[in-house]
Amino acid sequence: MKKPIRVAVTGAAGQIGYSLLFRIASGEMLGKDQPVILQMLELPLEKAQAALRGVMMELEDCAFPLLAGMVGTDDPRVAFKDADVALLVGAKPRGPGMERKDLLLENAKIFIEQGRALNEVASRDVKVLVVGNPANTNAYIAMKSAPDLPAKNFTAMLRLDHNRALSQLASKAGVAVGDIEKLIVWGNHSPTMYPDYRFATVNGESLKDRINDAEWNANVFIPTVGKRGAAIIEARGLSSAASAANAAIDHVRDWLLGSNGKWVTMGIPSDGSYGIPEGVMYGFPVTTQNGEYSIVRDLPIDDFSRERMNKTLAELEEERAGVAHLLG
Ligand code: NAX
Repeated sequence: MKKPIRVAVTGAAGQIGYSLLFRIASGEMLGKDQPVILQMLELPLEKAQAALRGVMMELEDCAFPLLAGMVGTDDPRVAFKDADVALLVGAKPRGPGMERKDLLLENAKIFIEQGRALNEVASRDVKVLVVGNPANTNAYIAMKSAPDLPAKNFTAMLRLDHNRALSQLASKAGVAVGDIEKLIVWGNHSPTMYPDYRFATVNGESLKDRINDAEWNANVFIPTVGKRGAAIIEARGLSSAASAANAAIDHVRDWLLGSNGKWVTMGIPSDGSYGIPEGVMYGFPVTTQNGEYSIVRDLPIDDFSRERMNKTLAELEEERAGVAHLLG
């Protein structure tokens, strides 16, 4: 039997947590032969802790053979102790009358505290995925608050946007979603993101040539992917949860177990590639192997793409400037 992997999940009693934990415990994220220990964090509020206890009772009732242990806590230092993987899902939602700036600052406090706690107690190679919004900037803040951990181990979730874009393309072209490769979503997890299918292939042939519809790309595809989150809220009365959990599982599985040469989108600290300033937490095309990702390099960037990549970059730079005073 393999040594268990410790997986910390914050916001464990929330919507996404409820869709995520059971799949992790059943082996869908790290493999069907990989035991896991779940270390779950929730707010110290009685209601949140009670809900977490309920989730843990249900996890017990599943009798998952791979679930080698569980911890439920309101202390980040307990949740992150020796964690090999940390899924930072819990975040402060936007309240009535709250400005985007206030949301940013409220979340900055959370991610500074959690970054520091990871820095103190997590495995020195902990792989961190931030899901809680604003995901890119929260990931940036956590990374900056954990100077003793490798910056490259802090990532933000763009995979839901990537998966949404895949499905839109499959339906437009009338092809199977699993046959599409080489898709990219550049930038911020926000409506400014740029889903880019210029290099996408279906069974090795160009998908762009097959669709051949620039008007659809600019006026339907890009806005549909960008506003998909809002469309789900409109339809369901609640934000995406199962699809977000699914994307988190895809992200971590591919990161740790490898993408087998396939391109996937991850929000990662830029190394300066494609003119994106170093350190900005930006969606890039990557391939993954042995727990490491590498940016897909040397793709040509045309004027249309550069404009969109700059727009989503400008938003990230603005968010970064808005929290700079807190990071010292
Ligand atoms: P919920 O409000 O259902 O759950 C969040 C949970 O986090 C709550 O149980 C809350 O008590 C807990 N929490 C809040 N602050 C915490 C803290 N400091 N420490 C520990 N726990 C804390 O939200 P849910 O639908 O699960 O969404 C979670 C986050 O994911 C939100 O920020 C949401 O905006 C974000 N999303 C990000 C997506 C992405 O693609 N990156 C897509 C889905 C989702 O919208």
